Amino acid sequence: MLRLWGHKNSSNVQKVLWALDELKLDFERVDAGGPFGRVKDADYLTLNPNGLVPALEDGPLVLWESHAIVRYLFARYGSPPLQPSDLGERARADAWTDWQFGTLWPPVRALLVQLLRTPAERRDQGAIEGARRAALAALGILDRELARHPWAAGEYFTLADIPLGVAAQRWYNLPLDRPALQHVDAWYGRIKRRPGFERWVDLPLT
Ligand SMILES: N[C@@H](CCC(=O)N[C@@H](CS)C(=O)NCC(=O)O)C(=O)O
Repeated sequence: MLRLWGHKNSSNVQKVLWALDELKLDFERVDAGGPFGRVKDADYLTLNPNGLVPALEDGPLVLWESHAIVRYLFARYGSPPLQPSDLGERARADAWTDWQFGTLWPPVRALLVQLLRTPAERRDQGAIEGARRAALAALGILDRELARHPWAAGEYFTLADIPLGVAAQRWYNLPLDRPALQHVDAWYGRIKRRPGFERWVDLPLT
């Protein structure tokens, strides 16, 4: 039985929950991190030495880093078209998965911290505007890609759409001035219809 460690409000745990749902895998989940603590306990640190969630146990195999976990699950349990058999297509999905962490997520996370977790009187308007513009610039790149095909890596939903969808859910639910992005908006409409997204990701922001 797969065992996932991590609380349901964590963006990185949500990626794994959504992946498990797409792959129709049975699993048990143990609350950890955030209000549940325990991530700095010695026994948890043997699962994830960073003291962060998520961590995944698959029998004797223990994994951490959400994107590595999602990649493992798709490689181990996925089949085409969810997990493309063509290595070039898989690499394209990997590229967008890495791009989420390196390019899209930092400004979206900065917006979350400012707009949701910082009292109004202490918010840095310059930082908010800078992050909004950086997120928009990144989403512009994604928009041009999505003009060519319906999902991030091509014609089919793949693991790449999971981290991107988690970041997009934050973007679309933050109180922000959001100019229309024709192709990203249409893709997000498709994302919203994935049952795994609805079940695990499309929750009130915390
Ligand atoms: N790069 C790591 C980041 C993990 C991470 O930052 N997790 C956050 C939650 S999203 C965490 O554990 N924070 C401490 C806590 O929740 O107690 C991953 O993708 O797994």
